[in-house]
Amino acid sequence: MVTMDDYKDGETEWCPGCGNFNILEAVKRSLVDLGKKPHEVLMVSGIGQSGKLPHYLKCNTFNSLHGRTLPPATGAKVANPVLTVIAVGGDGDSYGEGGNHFIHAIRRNPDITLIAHDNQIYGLTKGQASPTSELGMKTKVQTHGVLHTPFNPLAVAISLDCPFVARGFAGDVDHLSSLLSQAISHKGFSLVDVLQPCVTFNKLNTYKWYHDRVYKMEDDGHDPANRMAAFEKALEWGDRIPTGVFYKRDSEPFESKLDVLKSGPLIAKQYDSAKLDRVFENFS
Ligand SMILES: Cc1ncc(C[n+]2csc(CCOP(=O)(O)OP(=O)(O)O)c2C)c(N)n1
Ligand code: SF4
Repeated sequence: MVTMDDYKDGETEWCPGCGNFNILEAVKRSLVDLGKKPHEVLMVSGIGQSGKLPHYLKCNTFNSLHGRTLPPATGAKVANPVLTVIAVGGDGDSYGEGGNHFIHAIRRNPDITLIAHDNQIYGLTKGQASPTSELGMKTKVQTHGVLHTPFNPLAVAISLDCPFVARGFAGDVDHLSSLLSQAISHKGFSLVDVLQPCVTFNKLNTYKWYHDRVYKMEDDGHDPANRMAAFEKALEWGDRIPTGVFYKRDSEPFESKLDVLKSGPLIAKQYDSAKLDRVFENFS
């Protein structure tokens, strides 16, 4: 039986009270609930406070470049489709530096889960505005307030027909871990955007600010099979902020469409080193 201790690792470097702690707890809980053994899981991250999450979990990890989380995660899933592949990144990592990969990974639809720690700020580099920062939010750099329209990851994902689109809140670990379990189990690309207070640099979107606003869509009878209703929910942001599963549909993941994998995973294949040498010679 898998237990929380199987995933236990050392000390973290996050600030006390950071929302990332609860995301880490929720990830562990969902992996334990799903009965995933650490060697069956690969966590891929980029750069950022969020990108450190895999460092604090005892499982396979791959630390990529800033914004480059999804390409290696996709590659790993293709090479070994039995792996449970989870990508984590911040809102900067996932929607800013990695914005192009976000769009095209959804279109490609590998069976991976992206957990986006959405603290609406660049945490690691000490508090610049991110793609999801609110209009007018003042930061140390945007001293007169943010001038750009915030990126809406859920609306973009739904418009691209992403097979699983959800939003969780780091202040509600039970709900978040249930969303993560559903996302990890769902076939195809799954997005879980997580509202994550950054207690050090984001003085606007605090725990209290969220507690006053978030509600669970399942309590309001939202039907995640209804794409247009999901889109409307994705546009709701203000006095009320919806959490839960916005949209889900069945899909055929990218890797199951690849003929080359019909005879088994890439990692199980023998390769001809002489052929490989010839490829390298062509480029030398
Ligand atoms: C290509 C590139 N651009 C910029 C940086 C500098 N950089 C490192 S982390 C970071 C912001 C991280 O913010 P986010 O992804 O939102 O994660 P958080 O730290 O808030 O969890 C930036 C701009 C970098 N390492 N690489
Ligand atoms: S700076 Fe913000 S995101 Fe980074 S560890 Fe501290 S509270 Fe968390």
